[in-house]
Amino acid sequence: METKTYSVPNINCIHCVNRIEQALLAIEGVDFVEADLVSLNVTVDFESPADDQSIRQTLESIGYPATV
Ligand SMILES: [Cu+2]
Repeated sequence: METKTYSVPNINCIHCVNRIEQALLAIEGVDFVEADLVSLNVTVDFESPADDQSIRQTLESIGYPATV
């Protein structure tokens, strides 16, 4: 299990938080997602077959690209 935190500046309301959490939890291997409306950070616990690339691609595909 790996944990990564992504900086996602496009988060601006609870709707964004829910959208991000649902999209990332739909990736096989993602076990926990927490998107924070204040820090604009998204923390993800994941294991194979999920990886950093699939998480970043999913964030980008729903309009919330990670800058870090
Ligand atoms: Cu929003």
